[in-house]
Amino acid sequence: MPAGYRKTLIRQIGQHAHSEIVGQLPEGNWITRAPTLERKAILLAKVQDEAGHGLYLYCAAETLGVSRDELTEKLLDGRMKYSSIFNYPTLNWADMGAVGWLVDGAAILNQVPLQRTSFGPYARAMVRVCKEESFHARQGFDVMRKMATGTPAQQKMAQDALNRLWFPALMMFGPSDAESTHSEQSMAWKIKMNSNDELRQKFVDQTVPQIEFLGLELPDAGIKWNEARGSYDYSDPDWSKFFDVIQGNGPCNVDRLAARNKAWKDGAWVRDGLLAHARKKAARKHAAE
Ligand code: FAQ
Repeated sequence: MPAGYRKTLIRQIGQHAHSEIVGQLPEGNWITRAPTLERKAILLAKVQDEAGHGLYLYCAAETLGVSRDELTEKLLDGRMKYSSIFNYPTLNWADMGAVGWLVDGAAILNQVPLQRTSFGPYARAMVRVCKEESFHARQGFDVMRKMATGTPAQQKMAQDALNRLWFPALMMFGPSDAESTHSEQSMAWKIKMNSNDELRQKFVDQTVPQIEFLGLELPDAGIKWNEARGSYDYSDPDWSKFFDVIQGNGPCNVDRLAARNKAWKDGAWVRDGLLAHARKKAARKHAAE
């Protein structure tokens, strides 16, 4: 395996894994405040799924010779990135709808083609991840539908969530193709199957009719159907804000990393206990042989 191919895969799979793990935080925040027992059970299951996705991805990265602990340490000290989207706060219950609908919706568009990526362990992890993500997106749309057809106050919350999360969701696909440093090589290696702008356009084309179905206002005055292209025109996100967020200056970057560092530190006794148990078991087995 060429060293560059391995390095690029470790970077992308590792960052993807970190995104799943950090991505639990904005939703985990709402588990205790979900409006009904059913919504709570659904949200809890979704957040657990994200943890599972992180684990499949760390396992896929391990097959490339990098341990989960090494990747985790790089996340915790800021040497590795995670998706920009998880550096925004989730302020009200409608945000749980918007996260499922827009964030998982964007994640699916990006991940479905990755089921055919050239590295088998990554492609196979994506098969199950995509199945689970489509349940997540549907539950998000269902929350959004309820809010958008609810009381005037609920409709306002739904619109506010859409307005705040629209451009951050567009940024999930990465910088414009002109500014994407890795796309050309990663597409040649089939680590990436589509360019960032291609997937972003697909997301806009898929989501605008859903916004209209919900009866919400479009979050961007630049959205217009372009007959000649057979696609929607839309405004570019403010890319200076995107680069600021991925450099650590988003609204929640400090909190997210602090939460992950605390969880790692607080969980040390569990890891130590499990290792001690495994060592004892191995020693007992060795003595019996
Ligand atoms: N955030 O040259 P490119 C989810 C960085 S999973 C932060 O275009 P590339 C599920 C990029 O790393 C979401 N950084 O990069 C869920 C590079 O910097 P570097 C995660 C970003 O890799 C839902 C630089 O910018 N999904 O949401 C971002 O070819 C709900 C130049 O960019 C994946 O990771 C960004 N958005 O393309 C969980 C999918 N975009 O590394 C919980 C797999 C770019 O040189 C709750 N990954 N950068 O320092 C990919 O498809 C690609 O890595 C892209 C970026 C498309 C994200």
